[in-house]
Amino acid sequence: MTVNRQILLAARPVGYPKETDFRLVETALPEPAPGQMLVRTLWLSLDPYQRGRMSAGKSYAASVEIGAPLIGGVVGRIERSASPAFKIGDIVEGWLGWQDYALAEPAALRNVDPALAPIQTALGVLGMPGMTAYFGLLEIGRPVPGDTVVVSAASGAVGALVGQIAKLSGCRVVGTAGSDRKVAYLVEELGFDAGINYRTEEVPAALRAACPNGIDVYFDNVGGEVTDAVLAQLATGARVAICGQMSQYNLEKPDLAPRNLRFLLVKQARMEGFLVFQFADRYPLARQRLARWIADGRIKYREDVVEGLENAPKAFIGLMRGQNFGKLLVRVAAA
Ligand code: NAP
Ligand code: FER
Repeated sequence: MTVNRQILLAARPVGYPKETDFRLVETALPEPAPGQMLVRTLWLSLDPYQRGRMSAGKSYAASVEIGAPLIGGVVGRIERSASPAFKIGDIVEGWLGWQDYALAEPAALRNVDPALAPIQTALGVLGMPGMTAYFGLLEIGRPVPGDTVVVSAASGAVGALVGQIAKLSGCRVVGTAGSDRKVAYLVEELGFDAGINYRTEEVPAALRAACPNGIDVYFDNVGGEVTDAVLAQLATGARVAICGQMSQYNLEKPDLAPRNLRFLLVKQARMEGFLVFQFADRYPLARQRLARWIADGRIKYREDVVEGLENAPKAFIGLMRGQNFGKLLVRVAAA
């Protein structure tokens, strides 16, 4: 192949992203300079944070320029190497973007061990979302046996793992999700104690029924009305981990809620936001532990695989609307 397909940011999305915000272009296959590697993309990760990078304005990282390739985590194979650090055929992970091939410096790549688990798990349960669930729950949520833990977007890449780690920690676990199929998966396959379809059920009443002693830990992936309802039912000394705010990412006008922070005061509760990267020095240990739990059958994970780089925009748009079921991945080329 001599062509590199790339997906560029064509326009900054207004509200929910649409297909015309993306553009597929064919460019020349880049040549590695001394010290660089050429990496063939095998798997591309689609993640909610990418929506933020499509908007103007700096947050924890700079936004993508109009006309530039979108950023994203990739598992790929070394095709050409001008560095002793990696050899041809090695499987690597890095932030290489929405494209067939990428040039990378050795420091931007991490070796993926194909013997540990299927290589694409380096983007999911053993990758950034897995680290988010592990550290966000254990370090920010700090569950203890007997606690009631609620997690939102519970069938997703992060949420499904949060719930299972909370079960392994001896907790009662309740998840919210956007369809009956997702809720059934939580309870029947992942061992959650209860699941709530926030689109069809009355969330405050459903939470009261599922959490009779109040909520000790809330792992928040969504914000909005689900979070309003949870905060009103916190137990004394509760911990609220702010991981994500899916309900807010595509709003044209910011939502001013929550206004019910009074409940934190009454319940002497703590709310704390986190970025997974703050735990980067401890990823290797967490990855080993999670890999062992997977091998032992104590943790399950679900992938939602879309075929072909050209389908990444449509799949990303679906992610913003809850159309994914599990960790959303694009298979760009066969391994
Ligand atoms: P995911 O849960 O696999 O996919 C996103 C899910 O969000 C959708 O499937 C959908 O599930 C839900 N959703 C979409 N729109 C919603 C809305 N309006 N209201 C409520 N829920 C909505 O994605 P993920 O990668 O695991 O990420 C989950 C959360 O973790 C996101 O908020 C993300 O930003 C956050 N995150 C944070 C960090 C960090 O460092 N803090 C790192 C990674 C991820 P339903 O069908 O169930 O609604
Ligand atoms: C995410 C959502 C938001 C995430 C990071 C952010 C790493 C950061 C947002 C910001 O800086 O505004 O899922 O994952």
